[in-house]
Parts: sequence; C-alpha cells; structure tokens
Amino acid sequence: MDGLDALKGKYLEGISGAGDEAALEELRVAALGKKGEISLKMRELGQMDPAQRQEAGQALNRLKDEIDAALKAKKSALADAALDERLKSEWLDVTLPGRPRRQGTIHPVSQVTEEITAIFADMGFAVAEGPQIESDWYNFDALNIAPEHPARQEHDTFFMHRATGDNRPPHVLRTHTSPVQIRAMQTHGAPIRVIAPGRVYRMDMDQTHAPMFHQIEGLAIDRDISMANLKWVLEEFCRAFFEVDDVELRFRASHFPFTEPSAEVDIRCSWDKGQLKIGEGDGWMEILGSGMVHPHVLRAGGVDPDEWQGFAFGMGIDRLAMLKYGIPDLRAFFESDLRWLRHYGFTSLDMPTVAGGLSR
Ligand code: 2NL
Repeated sequence: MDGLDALKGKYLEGISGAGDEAALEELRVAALGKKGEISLKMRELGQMDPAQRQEAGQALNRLKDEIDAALKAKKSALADAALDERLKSEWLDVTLPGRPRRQGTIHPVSQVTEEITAIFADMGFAVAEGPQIESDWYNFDALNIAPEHPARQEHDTFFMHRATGDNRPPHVLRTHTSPVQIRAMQTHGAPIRVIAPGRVYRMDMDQTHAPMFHQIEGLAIDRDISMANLKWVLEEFCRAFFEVDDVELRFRASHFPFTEPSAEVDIRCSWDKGQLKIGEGDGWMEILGSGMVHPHVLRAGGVDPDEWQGFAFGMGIDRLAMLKYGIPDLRAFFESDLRWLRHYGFTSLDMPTVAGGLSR
C-alpha cells in the first residue's frame, strides 16, 4: 500500500514531539479515530483483490499497533515527567524539628474558683450566678446598706449611665456577689445552701487592688444554723483548700451591715524567709469576712427571720489564688502571660484539674 511509510514517519515523529496528553489525543484521533488516516486506509482494503488485501491489511495492522504502542509509551513518559516535576517542587524535609504547638493554661482565678466550688459542693452547697449589672436595691438596700453608707458614694461604686429623663432606679456594677444570694433566697426560699462565685467591681486601683476582682460568697439558712456551723464549714474549707490537716482559725469581732454578729476570720501562718506557710507559726492572716445573716437581709430575700436563721461569708478569690500558689503580684492575672502562669505551676488546658469541673 502506498504512503504507509510516510504516515508512519509523520505520526511517530508527532508522538515523540508531543508536549502533553492533549496533543497525544489529537494525534490519536487524526490517525486512529473514526475518520483518522489509518481508518480511512482500512476502508480502502474492501476495493482490493484478495492477495493485495492480505498484504496491505497486515501492513496497516502493524502500523496501527506501532502507533498505538508509541502513544502508550509517550503517555506514560509524560506522566513520569510530570511526577518528577512534582517531586522536585513538593519535596519535604522530614528531618526538620517539629513545630511546637501553642497551648494555653487554665487561668489561676478559674482554677481556684473551681477548687473552692468543688469543696463547698462536697458540703452540699449549690452554685448560684446572677447579673453583674444590678439595681442598687439588690446591691445595697437588700443588704441593709444604708443610703448614707460610704460604699454608696460615687467614688467607690461604678454607677451605670442614665440618659436625662430616664428615671428608672439606678443600676451599678455589683460591688459584691451578695445580690446573687438575695436572688437565690427569693427564688428558692429556705432552707438553702448556696455559694456565689463571680466578678465584682469597685473603683479601686493600686499595686494590690484592681477595679474588677473575683469574690465567692456562701450562704446557709436553716431553722437552727449557728456560728458553730459556720466555724466548722470554714475550717473544713481551709483544710481542703490549703491542703493542711492542722488549720487553726481565729474569729475576730467585726462589723458588716448584712451580718449580725459579724466576724473576720484569720488563719494561723508563718512567714519563713518570705515564704508563707499556712497552718503553722505564730502569725495570723485575714482570709475572709463572715457572720449571721441580718434579719433585714433575710426579709429582703423573702425569708421569715422568726422562723429561719443562717450564716454567710465572703472572700476574695484573686487573693486566695495568690496565697495558695505563691503568686507575688497581680501581673499574672492581668497579662495572663503564659510564662508567668507556667512559672507558678499552672497546668496545660488538657491536664485534668478538679474532677467533674465547675458546675455552671
Ligand atoms: C468580705 C466580707 C462578707 C457576706 C459577705 C452576705 C451575703 C448575704 C447575707 C449576708 Cl446574702 N452576708 N455576705 C457576709 C459577711 C462578709 O464578705 O470581706 N468579703 C471579701
């Protein structure tokens, strides 16, 4: 058959020079497709006499097979080259050191809140929460804090702004978590055992005071709750919190508008070369305020003081956290600097702290 050598030369040359798969496909269609040159030649066989047809048919089939094989070989060569190219550009140095994972820690205030909450939960206290913006009734009046009390002055308390003509009762940023317990009394009545942890706000700012800090207050009301119950609960708490068996507490007569009688509570401690040790020595350190709930306060909570009585106490969480973990200043809290927190032994987020966590 004429021209087969020329066809062969043309296609094998084309295939060997093809730059990509699309070019190969074009060549395949041009040669072997339905209207391809080889296919057209196959059709011519029908007009030949048998001897010619046999020879030409064999030659055409050989050519077809050769082009087929060249297409396959070139296709796999192109794929190999593409893979080589990727391997060259996407290489990975598996000997590089790993990148450290950034990992946070539980904030000391959160951790200590959780610790304190868990200890009181074991003694049957439920956790209560309430708004941080309170009416002055819940923050002051209900707690038997008289209108002329210094805490009501503008320079101690953050008062919420009111538009002129807005005559609703004033609201404040709560100065203690006591309003939470008033609300709990109103909602649940007596008997009741709750603790209220949370943020509180006072206009105070120096080396040891921040305008926002954390307080936890406790309240237990029943028919014959006494100062003896208060003493046991607080001793039990200090034993668990400071992890010392021999705690000794000292109750000093004091005054709060919301309790009568009132007592400030000191814990026995020693200062050894700047190191505080709880439960030993001849020093005392104040850790909380407490007392028997004032009848006016019970009444504000909707609890009849002729039928019920109870104790209450309040303490600063930030200071307790600093005492327990030996944190010397407030920087660790404000900056939440991980180097500070790690320095004081605060664990990574994925480390278990108190079993069960804080019930909220
Ligand atoms: C302190 C003193 C105290 C209370 C808080 C309280 C709450 C209700 C009724 C009566 Cl609802 N009392 N709370 C009682 C005594 C002291 O806190 O020095 N806190 C840092």
